[in-house]
Amino acid sequence: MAYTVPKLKDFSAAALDKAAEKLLAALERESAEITAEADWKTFRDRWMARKNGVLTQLNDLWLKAAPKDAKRDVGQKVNELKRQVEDAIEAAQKKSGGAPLSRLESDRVDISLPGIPRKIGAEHPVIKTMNEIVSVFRNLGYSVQEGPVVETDYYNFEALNFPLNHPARDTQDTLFIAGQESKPQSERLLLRTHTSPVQIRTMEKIKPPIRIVIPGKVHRNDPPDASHSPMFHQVEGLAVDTNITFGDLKGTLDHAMKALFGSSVKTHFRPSFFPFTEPSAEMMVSCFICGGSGRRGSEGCRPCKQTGWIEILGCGMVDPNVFEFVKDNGYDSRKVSGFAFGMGPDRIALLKYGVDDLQLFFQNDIRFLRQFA
Ligand code: 2NL
Repeated sequence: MAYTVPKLKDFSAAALDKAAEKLLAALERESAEITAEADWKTFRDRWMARKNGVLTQLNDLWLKAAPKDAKRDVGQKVNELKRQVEDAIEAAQKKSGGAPLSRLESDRVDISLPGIPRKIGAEHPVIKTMNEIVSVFRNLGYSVQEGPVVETDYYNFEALNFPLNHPARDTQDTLFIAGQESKPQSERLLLRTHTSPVQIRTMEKIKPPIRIVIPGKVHRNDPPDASHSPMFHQVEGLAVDTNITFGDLKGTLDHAMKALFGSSVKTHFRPSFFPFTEPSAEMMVSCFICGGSGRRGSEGCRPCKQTGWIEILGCGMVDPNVFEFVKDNGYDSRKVSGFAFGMGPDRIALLKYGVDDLQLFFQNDIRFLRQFA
């Protein structure tokens, strides 16, 4: 007796399974009877024909007739049966030796339907700030360099004149890659704590004169809070040539701050210390929130803590001990000199956009990020 798709009254999972079982038994019975190619064609048409084929009837009598709350389950079942029928027809076709079954018909898509619009993303506020900083220096003729985030002790510390016992090398501050104990100290791997290793790598590759900026991710062993994150960003710069002076450093950075924060900002340098520069300085810019007054109306200005100045970067003249590591590529400290600087785009973005919690930048909450698009 030839199988016909029954109308369903009961759309429960159990009733559905039972009806599906009957259909599959019929499918198996009919496909077993196929010997010649002509049999297969009849079989195919009976199950697959658009008009009154078994699959079409399944759609009409089961899926379309299903009550709303059963539609999902019935739909899944019908799709599963559809696949099984297609597989059985393909297998039967192989057995009967006919032409390959085209799936084009069943896989047909209507290309006249409207597409699914994809939302276009936007630059993350930190990356946007980083790109703005980089572009100021590109306009001055600096080129952009990048390098690995997993570094060796040599490039991250040794070649930057950090003594062996420097506290930054402590696991309290630096994130080390595990299982490096058998290697000599200078080859041990760590997550770079600044982008300076790229400056050393670049000086190994390119002879002076050079002007480079290095944007990138860095890591430190800091617990996250409103102003710290184990992952953050840095933009560093380096200029090496004959006769580079501290005056060049001041002029370049003063210009860069005016380009970034507006032509009315002032800069101020005060002495500091870094292992890789001598002399070293911290640069302050006059507060671009309160205009340097330290006050906002009747209240004190919070970003500059009422001082009228914001500490924005560290800088200095490259220490001759650093050049010593790359002297074979033309960095002879008796012939060339250079200045270098480093700043944190995360902190600059906080100030620029008036955000009070660094963690907001790294939680990827689309409602927060959307505001910067
Ligand atoms: C800061 C300070 C700084 C440098 C980075 C540098 C690199 C080489 C040689 C000399 Cl290869 N100096 N980089 C110099 C001074 C300061 O960063 O506070 N960054 C957020």
